[in-house]
Amino acid sequence: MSDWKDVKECMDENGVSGLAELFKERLERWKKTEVNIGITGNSGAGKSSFINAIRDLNDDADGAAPVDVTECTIEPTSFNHPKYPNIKFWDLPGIGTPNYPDLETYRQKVQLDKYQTFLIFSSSRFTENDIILVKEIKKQGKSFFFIRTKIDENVRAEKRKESFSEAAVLEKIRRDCMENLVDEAGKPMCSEDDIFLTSNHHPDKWDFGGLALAIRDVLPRYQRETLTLSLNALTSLSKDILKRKVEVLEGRMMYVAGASALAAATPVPGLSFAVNAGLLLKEVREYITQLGIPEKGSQRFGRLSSATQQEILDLLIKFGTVPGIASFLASEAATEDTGVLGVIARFISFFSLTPDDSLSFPCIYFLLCRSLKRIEAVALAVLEEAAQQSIDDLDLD
Ligand SMILES: Nc1nc2c(ncn2[C@@H]2O[C@H](COP(=O)(O)OP(=O)(O)O)[C@@H](O)[C@H]2O)c(=O)[nH]1
Ligand SMILES: [Mg+2]
Repeated sequence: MSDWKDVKECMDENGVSGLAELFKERLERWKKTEVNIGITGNSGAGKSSFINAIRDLNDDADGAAPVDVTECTIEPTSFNHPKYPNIKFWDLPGIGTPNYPDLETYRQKVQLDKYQTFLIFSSSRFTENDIILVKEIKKQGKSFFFIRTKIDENVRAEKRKESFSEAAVLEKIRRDCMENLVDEAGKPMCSEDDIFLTSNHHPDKWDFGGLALAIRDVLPRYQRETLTLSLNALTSLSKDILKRKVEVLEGRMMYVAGASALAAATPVPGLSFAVNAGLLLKEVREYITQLGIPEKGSQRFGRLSSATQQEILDLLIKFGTVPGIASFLASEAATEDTGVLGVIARFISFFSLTPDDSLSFPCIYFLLCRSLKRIEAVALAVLEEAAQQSIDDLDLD
């Protein structure tokens, strides 16, 4: 556990007081780490629409990338995530456009090393210039993905035929892409796993969610955490993303617990630490947002079954106030009575649970674990209902 090693080193160097700073820095890190994703492909391929879809923006929203602009991008233009401006999607010019006639000019003007990964878009065939660019990206040891957009149009067109099979349509498109993506010697430029069939208008279908995950998975660790936590829109669309989010949130727990415990620390081992209840509640609320629990009164909330709505209201009460969360902790700890739980149960009976309660690091850690588990269960229920509705709604006829 390199995280624990860092903590130990920091403690050896700066004592307990240095730890608070370290925890704070770790908790904020994902909002500060820059992620640069390069996006390229012919005009009309759906780059701008993708940049909006992945940021959960409508095409006419403030800060949206303008859609249906036919002029070629003159120079790299960044579109920041609306909530997390450190995540930047770059609309890159293509090779062969007037300002970038060839690879040499391209290499000089576009600093490829700045980007963590590249997405190459096409709504039909990939071009020779796409292949030239990928060769260069490969040479630099960077990752890339091919994205074939407007799959909804292909599926819709094929649906008119009697022998329609969606799987067969997708298979054919994937094969066409593979045949198209070869070098001069006919050698494939990528594997099938690097090709994603998407629709920007239906991000809940086909490979859109898988693409978001694949991008995430190729990023270096800190960028990976950052991107995962920024994928709010997709939480409602993919169990895999939900799972990855839970993992990242679990990874933060030691810092939250540490920072909370240290907030009014008594640096004597064995003595309880005062909880910074504000920090704790803030983190649990972050779980609710991150895992895509719909807000009360929102459209998404309104479409859920009354049982799930009730579950959400219950969560909001439990995790809305310090006494709420304290009684949740008490009831959870009462359910098991071994190991750390036993200790915690004793803590709970020892201290009266009010805003300035004293809870230890393991207790806070336990509370975070149980809260996340509870919220994840509700998020999954929401996800399943939303997925069912999305199948019912899909207007592809
Ligand atoms: N049906 C469909 N239309 C799309 C999709 N992606 C983009 N479009 C449309 O294609 C046109 C060009 O899209 P745009 O995002 O501006 O492409 P760009 O030039 O690569 O940035 C617009 O009219 C979009 O609404 C898609 O996945 N499905
Ligand atoms: Mg565009």
